[in-house]
Amino acid sequence: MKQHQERYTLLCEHLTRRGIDVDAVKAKLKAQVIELPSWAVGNSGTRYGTFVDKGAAVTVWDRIDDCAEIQRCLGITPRMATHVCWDKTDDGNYIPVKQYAEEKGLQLGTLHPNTFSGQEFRFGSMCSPLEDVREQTRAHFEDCVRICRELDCKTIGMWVADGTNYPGQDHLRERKHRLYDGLKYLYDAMDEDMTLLLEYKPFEPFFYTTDVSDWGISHLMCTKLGERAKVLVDLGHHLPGVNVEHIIATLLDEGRLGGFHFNNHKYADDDLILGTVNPMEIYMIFKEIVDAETEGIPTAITYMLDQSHNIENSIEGIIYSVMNIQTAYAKALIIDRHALKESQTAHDTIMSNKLLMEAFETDVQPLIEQVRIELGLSCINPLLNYRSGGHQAHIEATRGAGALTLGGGC
Ligand code: PSV
Ligand code: MN
Repeated sequence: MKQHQERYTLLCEHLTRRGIDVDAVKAKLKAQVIELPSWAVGNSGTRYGTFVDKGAAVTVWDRIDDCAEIQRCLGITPRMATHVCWDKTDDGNYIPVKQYAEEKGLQLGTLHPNTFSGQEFRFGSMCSPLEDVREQTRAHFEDCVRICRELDCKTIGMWVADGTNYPGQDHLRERKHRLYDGLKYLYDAMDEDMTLLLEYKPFEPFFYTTDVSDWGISHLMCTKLGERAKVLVDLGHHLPGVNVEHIIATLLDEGRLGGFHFNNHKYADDDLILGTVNPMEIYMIFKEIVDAETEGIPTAITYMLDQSHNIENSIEGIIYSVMNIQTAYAKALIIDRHALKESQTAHDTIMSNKLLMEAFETDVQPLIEQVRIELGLSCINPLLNYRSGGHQAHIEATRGAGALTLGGGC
């Protein structure tokens, strides 16, 4: 603890010298909320197989327990995002799920419909050429809105997995009209205080065309739908080389950035731990968000993780990801924006970049540790907190091994 105090005092002195209001930065870090993906605490994997972790969550109740444990270690993850297909209850009643989450100190976050797991979706869901499939999709949307009401959830995260595999397979403009009709049905079914987040992805499960393949199509649909529709950016849903922070800046400026699915990728939708492969990207994304907030641009962003922990322990992978988010956000908050503005105005390219890198290279851990102390956490290191807390031993002793979570139909 003494070591922490010394490091924290030194960092405060350094930041204050650079004109940074440390209390304001701490307040931002304390107010940050990251939604936990229920589906990531269980065993997931790749299409080639799943390595089974002893004690991994199987039921929605297990997932709530695991997310509550993650929140105990981190203090900024009080909400669990759900996926209707994977979090379903035996009787379709979700009020007990909400009650159990509340008992554990959690709220339910963004609800994700599932229009990709069933056999009926071979040719897509709302974009399918088959009217009966589109009808089933609409019925699913109505059910999702009902579940949202039962869970007291105000956000729907829609990933449209539809697309085609071959040139000539379907009429592309007709698919665009079906897409809009399907989304409009969902949007209109939602309550006035609910927000629709529309996620895009360039390919997979279809490989020739994807109906919502990029932020442009998502943005177009959201604009046509109305104010309560916003773009959801999953970091893994970009082709290599795409500049995601530029997309973020554009969406922020248009008032259409609704939320994130955080993860890290090298090639495609790799779903790796955030901040491992490319820490600079997440830093630059937060830089854009902090810039917008500082400049008075209204933001209402839902932050979620969407990852698949294949070889690492899922709970530890999630905790580590959130720690990396905090690091990136803290660094973005301590950029000397005044000096940066001056060097940009002077067209001093080198100094402008250097100023960005100075914040990126600053060790912000003492600041984040201080935030954890002030949040009342029992340990300043969330990973050590988890490893010494006994939850892993408990779930290994009490849950059966081998049951898989994802895949299959609803
Ligand atoms: C699709 O790859 C996706 O990113 C969507 O958000 C799904 O809901 C999620 O992954 C499933 O993990
Ligand atoms: Mn996603």
